[in-house]
Amino acid sequence: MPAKIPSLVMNNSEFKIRSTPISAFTKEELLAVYRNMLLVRRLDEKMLILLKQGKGHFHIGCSGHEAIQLAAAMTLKSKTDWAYPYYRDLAFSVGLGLTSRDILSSHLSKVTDPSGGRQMPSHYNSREHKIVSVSSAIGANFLPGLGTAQASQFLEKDEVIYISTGEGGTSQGVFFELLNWATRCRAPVVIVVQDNKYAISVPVAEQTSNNSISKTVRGFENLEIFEVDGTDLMNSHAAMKKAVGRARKGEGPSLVHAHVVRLLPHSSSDDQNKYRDAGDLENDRRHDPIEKLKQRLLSSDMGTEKELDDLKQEVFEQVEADTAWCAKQDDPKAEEALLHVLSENPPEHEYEKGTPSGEPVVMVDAINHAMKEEMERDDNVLVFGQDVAGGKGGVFTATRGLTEKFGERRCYNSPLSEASILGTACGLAVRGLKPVAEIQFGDYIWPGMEMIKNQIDSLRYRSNNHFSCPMVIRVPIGGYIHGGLCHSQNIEATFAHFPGFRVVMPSNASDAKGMLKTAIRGDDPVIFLEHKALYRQGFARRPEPDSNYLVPLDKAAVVRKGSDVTVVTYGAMVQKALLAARKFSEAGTELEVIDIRSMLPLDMDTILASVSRTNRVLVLHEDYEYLGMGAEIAAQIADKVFTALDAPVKRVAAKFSPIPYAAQLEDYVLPNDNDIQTALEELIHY
Ligand SMILES: Cc1ncc(C[n+]2csc(CCOP(=O)(O)OP(=O)(O)O)c2C)c(N)n1
Repeated sequence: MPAKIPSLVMNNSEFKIRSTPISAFTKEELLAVYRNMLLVRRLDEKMLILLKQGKGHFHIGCSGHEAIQLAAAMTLKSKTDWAYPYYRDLAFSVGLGLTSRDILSSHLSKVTDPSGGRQMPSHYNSREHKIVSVSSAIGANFLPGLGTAQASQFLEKDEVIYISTGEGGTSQGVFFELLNWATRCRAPVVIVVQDNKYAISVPVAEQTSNNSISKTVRGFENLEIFEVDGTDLMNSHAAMKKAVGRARKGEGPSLVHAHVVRLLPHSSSDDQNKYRDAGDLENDRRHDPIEKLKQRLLSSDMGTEKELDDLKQEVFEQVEADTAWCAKQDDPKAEEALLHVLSENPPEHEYEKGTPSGEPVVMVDAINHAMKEEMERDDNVLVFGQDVAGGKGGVFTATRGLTEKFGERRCYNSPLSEASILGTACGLAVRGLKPVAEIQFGDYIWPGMEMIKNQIDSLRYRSNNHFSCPMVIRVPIGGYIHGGLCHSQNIEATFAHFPGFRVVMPSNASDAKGMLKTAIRGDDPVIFLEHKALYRQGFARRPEPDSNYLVPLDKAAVVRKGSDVTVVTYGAMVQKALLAARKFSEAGTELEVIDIRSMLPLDMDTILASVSRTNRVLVLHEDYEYLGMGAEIAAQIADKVFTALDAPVKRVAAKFSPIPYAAQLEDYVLPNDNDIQTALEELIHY
């Protein structure tokens, strides 16, 4: 049974909030808002025309949403408050200060587009106006918005954070995560749900429990809910004013549930006649926010027909002139397409200064000391995750003592949600703090994947270097601990496939300390993989480096010199390679062992130089052989030094199955000493 199409009740008496009286505004203020409404409506029309002319490729409009969006812009402080809008927030963005040239440049993908032609149109972005670059992924703005709000609280700044979505977006789990943590910490956020009753073609009745998100979330303590006619400027303004006021006073988050209409199809790729009937569309048109405001202006003597018509003409001419201006702007340069994947700032550090000579330390303690020293050095370093705070100090004790030393403001527990950890880390970093977030096990990073893949990874790139979110994501990974399917996973090859990150894995305590400190001081998001089996291993123990010892995140280490075979490896496999090297040395074959340390970027120069000398190479890792790091390394070796090879590149890595629990099964799936011995013999005797 298809769900009943909801009736679009837009009777002001249904909305409990008293509208702001028109007398609260000056004529100039109201005409400026009315002009902005006309401007964005004309921009919607013009962009659709440009699209039909083959000059643009995509459009998603705000027609019908103008009143709530401009009310939001009116009540926030442009350039002070922060905005995490969604793609339909054209009027909001213009209300905060984006120009029609910005919008049209984006539509035509010109170099003057705030994203430099990297983003689809309607993905608003402005450092100046603190509009944090929109990701296309629905809901990806929720938790970063919360993170920025937490940063404002931490820094004791008077800032309000706007987070918006359509009603369909509230079905994302992260919406409830946002409410959970925002209400718990009384974050200064205003969440605006622009409910146009459709998510593309899916009506709200098929989408949302109770047919209403504001009814559904009534149980959240500290959450004030305002349900408003989002097509009415005065009604919307009243709600936004209260919501923003609450946030400013530290009273906590508000949800503004704004009932709006969608006067255009979902996007230029959609035909709404396929799923909406004529009556439904006609009903929406009766609630056109521009018409509503026009009638209010006329009936209150805030403008004459002529004045309002003149504004329409003025706006029309402005859009024509701005389109002509945009058409003359340069296209983005192809050779700049690879800029801003990572930071281009030159590293300021001097690396591997001196030789570590402190007391021997195990890897998990070296990691703990790195965080402690960096928290001492920089008050903006925050450590958080599940169970990291207080007496527990993390399930592996990596964060032991940090809450005691730095307080709960700087080392705190997150809710049990990886998306919340990663999403808030992003927002904290946007606001200039340095999050060091712990994911308890690599096996449980997956609920946070959207934050990693469609938010953190590309923020610098898609904002054209206007925003970035340098952070460290510490993740214990790996097997050989009888952890079974969900406490043994190796995840590096997956993440090394994501432009926008550094992915590293130390194999010993001194590297771990030096690399973690570099990661914390750096400008990029770093996925810092820690092999659990190495945490307390004697063989990974090293003399502790001092507090200024930094290890680069893009350089492999030759951990054993040899002339006959190169073994390229990392993580827990380094020790296995060294044991094999000792054994083969006794028989007269010298292995060179390279610990790549960084999977992204990969130091191929060190690998290629070694293979060019030894002419034989084994790539050894614990992650799957299939599409693992070895596949990439082998391909590059074949491509670049093929003629130097005396044997095919050999790989030893995990078999392609989940990691089983029983010792015999785990030993069979993960690389073992026999596998390594056999492969080396084959390589040597090829
Ligand atoms: C995570 C995710 N899933 C699916 C999509 C594809 N998509 C784009 S817009 C949209 C509908 C959103 O509807 P709603 O949240 O109600 O906002 P509206 O467009 O109606 O303003 C969908 C499904 C997406 N962008 N992101």
